[in-house]
Amino acid sequence: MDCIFCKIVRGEAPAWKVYEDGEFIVILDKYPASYGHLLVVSKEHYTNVIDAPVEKVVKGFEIATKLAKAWAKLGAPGVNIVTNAGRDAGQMVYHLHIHVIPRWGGKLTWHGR
Ligand code: DGP
Repeated sequence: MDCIFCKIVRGEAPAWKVYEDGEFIVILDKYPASYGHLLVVSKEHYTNVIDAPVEKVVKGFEIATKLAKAWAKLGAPGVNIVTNAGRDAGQMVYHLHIHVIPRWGGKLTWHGR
């Protein structure tokens, strides 16, 4: 499959991986909206949260929440947990992923948005 996140999951494209389990990897976003912007990426290919089974989405958000707590412990005064589904919602990579965006003050400069 030509999907960039599938390639990263298979180790065929580079990424900074910070966590891995049987179902998900966590990588640094290539175009970060803030310092430490992370992506929780499903190992299995689903288009987005609309396409994926609820249990898969819940597991992804569980990981995202743990990452948000970790950022808070490290001093981030705010964190966004976001997932985009569909073009009108700003989805650019059609492979299930959840953004964890630590906020350090100021506005977001989110690539392409
Ligand atoms: P979304 O709009 O929710 O589909 O966000 C896709 C995110 O993926 C966007 O913040 C940029 C990031 N991204 C795109 N291509 C790559 C890549 O090749 N590697 C990594 N690490 N991130 C990517």
